[in-house]
Amino acid sequence: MEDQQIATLLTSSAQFTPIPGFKITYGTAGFRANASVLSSTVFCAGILAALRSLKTGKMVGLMITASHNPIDDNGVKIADPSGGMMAQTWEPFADALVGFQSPEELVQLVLEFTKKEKISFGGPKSAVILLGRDTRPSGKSLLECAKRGIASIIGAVAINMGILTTPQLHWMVRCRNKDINASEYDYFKQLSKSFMSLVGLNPLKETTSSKPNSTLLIDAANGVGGEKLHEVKKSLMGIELQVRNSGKEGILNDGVGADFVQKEKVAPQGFGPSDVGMRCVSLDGDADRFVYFRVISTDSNKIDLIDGDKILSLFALFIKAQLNILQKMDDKGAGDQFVTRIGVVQTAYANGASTDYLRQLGLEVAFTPTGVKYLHEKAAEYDIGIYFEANGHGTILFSDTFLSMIEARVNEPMFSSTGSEYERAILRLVAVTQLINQAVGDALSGLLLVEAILQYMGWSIETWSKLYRDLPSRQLKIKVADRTAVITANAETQVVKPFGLQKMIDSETAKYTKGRCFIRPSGTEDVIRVYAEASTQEAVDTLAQSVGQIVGDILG
Ligand code: NG1
Ligand code: ZN
Repeated sequence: MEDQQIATLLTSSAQFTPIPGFKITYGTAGFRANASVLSSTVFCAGILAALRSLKTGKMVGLMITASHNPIDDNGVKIADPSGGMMAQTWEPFADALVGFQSPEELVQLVLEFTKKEKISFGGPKSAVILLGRDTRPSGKSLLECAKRGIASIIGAVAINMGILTTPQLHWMVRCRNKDINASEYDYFKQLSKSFMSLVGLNPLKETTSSKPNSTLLIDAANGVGGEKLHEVKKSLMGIELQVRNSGKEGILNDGVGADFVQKEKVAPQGFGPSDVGMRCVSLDGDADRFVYFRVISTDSNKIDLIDGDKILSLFALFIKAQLNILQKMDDKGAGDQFVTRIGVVQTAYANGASTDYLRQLGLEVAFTPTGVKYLHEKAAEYDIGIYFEANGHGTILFSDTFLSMIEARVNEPMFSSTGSEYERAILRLVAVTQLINQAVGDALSGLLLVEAILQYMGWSIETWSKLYRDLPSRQLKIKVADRTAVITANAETQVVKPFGLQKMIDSETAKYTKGRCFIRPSGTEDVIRVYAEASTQEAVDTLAQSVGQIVGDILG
């Protein structure tokens, strides 16, 4: 068997010539680069996915996307059987594999690794990989490269799920491994059913004046979210989704989308002064993140940004409110105490004001490096773990213990689904566990949860925005010769190398009231990112500029 496997790998890899000098690593969210140089990388990702499926004995996913990157880029990432990101322990092998210089070297790498991981070929179980891609024009041909990589592991089967959002693919992998129906139709059905049930459980007290506007304007980044939202819309009531930038005319992520809106803090194309007073949301190109905003000026594109930190805060408030209702009843002796450890997880990009606010709510706040693979892992340590990056990527995770606890309550003989506020609080939590994507951040399910909660609270976007006041912040991207020259520590807040650079950043930052500043190499773009916070916008702009200048001078 091994001989046959070696021969297949030699033949298939001979068709993919590595580009001399081209180096790529798995990064924050998979491999990403200009699409024209990615064929052999995606071919290797196909092999990697097949091996991962063999190792775990379960189905895995392979998604072709470069999320918020420009349209000429593309990328590939692997979803593990749980629906989460590929185990980080496999990243060094992934990096080595994509760097193969000859078919013989590739075979050598695969043989050594499979031996170490005790993966055998031709066993009773074959590898199964679900494939998805976003709307990038390069996606189709790169998908073929992935298929060829998968086909070079004997017995491996690829199932093409077509054009999907990244979270849809992750969700499908998760459900299929639990033997739950996982077609796209099932995904849409679950979203609309849980949303309608959540909204149906809202207190019936609202007067028309406190009811938030039922129209939501959506910037779909000219990406895959646009067409999917048209499907979601069909089965929703009580909310009107108006989709703009759905990809028919504009360019993907070009002056549109969550990344643009969050970093530039201006309205995306297609939105402007005529939208003052409206609740707006922006998705990124593969619809795994979202930020809200409102246009605040009738003569400019200025916006009030409601970012991932504020989405996290809204979710945390809502969940806490439901748990408080349960707690009150438990205190009266209604049942066993609900023991629930809630934690929120952020990164250094979280606005300092949001962290203060969350701590004032009495919540435990943990920090991890950038990248949902880190946040997700940390959030999974709690009964209810809520994680969000400031850029709008996040979700809520519920532990199995918590899920069994609420299920047990619903199954109590006296439980009535139309009953007390206590019972409604339980049913709201059940609906949230079904609405929110447990595999990965998902803009479609996330925005529906925001909408349901705003209706529950009877809040306008303005009221939500006023939960706390963001500290002025600024982000810059600096092009340098070699971004890997920067090494960081302490959840990316301190530069360790080049030596001396951190001291310069510190002395610059110390000049500003409430100053905070850090730099790190991006894991998805060829830049160094600078993040700064201070008490005024003018101050923070100057701080970011001067640190950017230092970075440019040192790393040129
Ligand atoms: P990099 O390029 O490593 O900063 C960006 C985002 C991450 C994450 C990934 C994946 C910022 C500052 N960074 O990573 O949060 O979302 O892309 O798409 O927004
Ligand atoms: Zn994305």
